[in-house]
Amino acid sequence: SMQYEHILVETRGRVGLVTLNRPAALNALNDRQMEELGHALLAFDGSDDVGCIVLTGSEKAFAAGADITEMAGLNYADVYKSDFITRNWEQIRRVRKPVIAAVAGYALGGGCELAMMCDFIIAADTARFGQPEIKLGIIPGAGGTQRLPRAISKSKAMDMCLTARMMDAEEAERAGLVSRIVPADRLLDEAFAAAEVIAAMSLPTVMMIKESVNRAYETTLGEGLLFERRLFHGTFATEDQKEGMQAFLEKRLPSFKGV
Ligand code: CO8
Repeated sequence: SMQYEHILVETRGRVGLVTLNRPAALNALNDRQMEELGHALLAFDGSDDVGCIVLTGSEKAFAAGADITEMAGLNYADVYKSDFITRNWEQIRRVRKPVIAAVAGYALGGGCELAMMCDFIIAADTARFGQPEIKLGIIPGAGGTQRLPRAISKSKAMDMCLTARMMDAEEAERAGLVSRIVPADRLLDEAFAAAEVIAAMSLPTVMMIKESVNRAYETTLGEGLLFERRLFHGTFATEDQKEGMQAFLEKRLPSFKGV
């Protein structure tokens, strides 16, 4: 186990919650914090008691980017040799259970990229997204030029990355970056409600859906459809498929066991 300095971790029912907790720096993400985040997410991923994960920040900032103080003094050899700082940032890609980003306030630079690494984003009406790296003389380094165009189109992604302007929650929803907008004071409740719905489903089925949707971004349509079909067939090997269909026929709620 690991002592966390910059994140808070708790579980409510079958939902795991990670809160980014460096409010004084608007959750500017440092290496240590990302190491903690990866550790906490993978611990939830490995726990039988957790079916879905929520990642959030503070009221004012989900995260205002990577920590500029930590980056300012680095040179090319430093960042190249350490592969700055993907080692810790990429832990989240290993998580096989769904991770919902609950975003209020600023999600900028690495903060926007971190939100996009999650499976979907629920935004408070106060959320503001942006890739302002260009103003610092750098480019996005954790997926901003790759996930953003896939999420909101080339034109909008170019606009965001080249002008460094911020997008409010309304524009982000219209563009497809976020799945829904909720009032700021309801953000965590709504994120938990969504997570609880997911956590009550069959866990292997939930994980297969995540894996299959993510496959769509890595492959051709034909290969993706084949991948989906094989997983679909696989669901018929689970007891949860029997239970889900039987419950429907008996007009009752299913009780999934994750097997
Ligand atoms: N890094 C370090 N400190 C920060 C950051 C940051 N990204 N953002 C805010 N802070 C600090 C401020 O320095 C300030 O500290 P202090 O009180 O000690 O002066 C404190 O947080 C509060 O911030 P402000 O006083 O600036 O608050 P405002 O409400 O006036 O402004 C803003 C809020 C607009 C969000 C402003 O803080 C801002 O512009 N922040 C920087 C945003 C930014 O440029 N983000 C991109 C960073 S670069 C990046 O993320 C690259 C990611 C690459 C990932 C690679 C992984 C492999």
